Amino acid sequence: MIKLYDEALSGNCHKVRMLLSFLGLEYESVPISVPDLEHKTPEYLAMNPLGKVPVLEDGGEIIRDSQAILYYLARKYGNGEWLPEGDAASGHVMEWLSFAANEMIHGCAMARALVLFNREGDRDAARALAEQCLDILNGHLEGRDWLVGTAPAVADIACYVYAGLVHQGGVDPLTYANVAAWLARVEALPGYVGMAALPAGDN
Ligand SMILES: N[C@@H](CCC(=O)N[C@@H](CS)C(=O)NCC(=O)O)C(=O)O
Repeated sequence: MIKLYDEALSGNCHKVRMLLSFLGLEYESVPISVPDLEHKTPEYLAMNPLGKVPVLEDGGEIIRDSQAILYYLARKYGNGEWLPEGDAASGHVMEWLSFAANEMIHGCAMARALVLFNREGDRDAARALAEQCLDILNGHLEGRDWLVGTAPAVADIACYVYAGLVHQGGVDPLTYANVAAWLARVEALPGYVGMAALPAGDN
């Protein structure tokens, strides 16, 4: 059975929970408490030397990093969905996975973490970058339903979570009309699951 080393409040873990649910895959969630430093034990570091969640275990294969896990699961179990075909579409998916792992983490996720977990850091700088990320998403989504092509893809999941959670950091994504419509579109997909501070979904 697939195992997800999982922290309930982690948006990066939530990206993986969402795709597992969209794909209808059964899995075991292994809770890893970040506050209790369970991601820094020798056993955990043997799986992920970076000491971060999520990690996915599937048939003896260990994959770390939410973007990498999304790509792996979509390739292995997606039946042609979630990863659009073609050279250009693949390149665009990678653009958004990289955006999710870089700008959105330093902007949207950081703005949230500074407030929610009372971390030290520059809240104004994180919010400014979060607003820039939402602006970029909003512009790109003008006239489009999904980030790449005409169907939802791993790019949408990777960017959705911290765009949806950034209100916890004091930036309201719903003031960006195209982003608001896209968030609602993701939340209406069959199999959508929420987490604390994201809509609950059906499951
Ligand atoms: N690029 C990684 C980042 C993972 C990451 O930063 N996870 C956070 C939780 S959302 C974590 O483990 N933080 C604890 C720490 O860095 O000590 C991914 O997308 O999975």
